[in-house]
Amino acid sequence: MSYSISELEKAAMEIRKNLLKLCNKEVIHIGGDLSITDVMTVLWLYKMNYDPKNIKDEARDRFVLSKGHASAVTSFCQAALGCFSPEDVINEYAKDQGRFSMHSCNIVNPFVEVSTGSLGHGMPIACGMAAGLKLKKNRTSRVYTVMGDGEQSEGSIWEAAMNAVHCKLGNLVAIVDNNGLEADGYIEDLTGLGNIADKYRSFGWNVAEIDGNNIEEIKKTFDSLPLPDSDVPTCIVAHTVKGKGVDFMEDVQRWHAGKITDEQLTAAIEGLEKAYFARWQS
Ligand SMILES: Cc1ncc(C[n+]2csc(CCOP(=O)(O)OP(=O)(O)O)c2C)c(N)n1
Repeated sequence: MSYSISELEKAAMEIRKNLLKLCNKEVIHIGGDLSITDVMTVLWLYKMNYDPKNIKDEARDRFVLSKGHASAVTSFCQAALGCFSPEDVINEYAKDQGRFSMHSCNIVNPFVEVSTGSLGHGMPIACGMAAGLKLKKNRTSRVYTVMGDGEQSEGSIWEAAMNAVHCKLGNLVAIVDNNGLEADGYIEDLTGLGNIADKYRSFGWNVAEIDGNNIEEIKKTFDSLPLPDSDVPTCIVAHTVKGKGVDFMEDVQRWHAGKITDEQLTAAIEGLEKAYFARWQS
């Protein structure tokens, strides 16, 4: 669909508001949901070829949430696309055998391509899916996967990164949510990664480094992806802020996961609306 930048920013704000409403009811991985909200909004609402009414269409783009704990932001993006309503997500979240929970599960939710949650698995699965599409001579679909930067500590990520180049998976787009924090602290204090972009480049990937909280830049990056029938996989290193958009959560380890009070909810929503309206309704 065609969206203006202000419409996409508004959609991202609404998704953040829904995340906060859910976070007022349940413990969710709010920090890493908020950091990747802008990328996910542009991906789901603007970029991906995905029709909620035809979810088995062979021509669809595939999405694999490798950082599976960001299930809430994925569900709210899918809700914005019309797969279900945001209220469904909020009311059904964490219900026994329900569609929505801390990790995405394709047994209960048909809009989830692959169940994830254990870090390091989504990226290799995405590689396998991209290789499968090539074998089936599907030249138009892409496979998108979103990983965390903490998740890069899993060795399986780098096995997949080598394999993607070897198998010439130009239909694979791997996005790293480079917010600098994982559950236990700053990445560089735990298992330092150095320069993620250089690492992927050295493996032979096409790499874009962007401000992952800038909707215009994200849109431009998606617009200039190599064609899916090309030979080199693309890694987008999205520099983001964990907890983005909520002042008391930004870059604070404590908000990797948690629940907020009614007062925090009100303040956070006010902050989001103030920032959006200051930008677009002056
Ligand atoms: C194999 C595995 N080990 C540990 C965990 C627990 N865990 C959940 S989220 C997380 C931190 C992930 O950090 P990062 O990938 O940077 O995610 P983000 O900060 O974007 O939320 C950890 C260790 C897990 N889900 N899977």
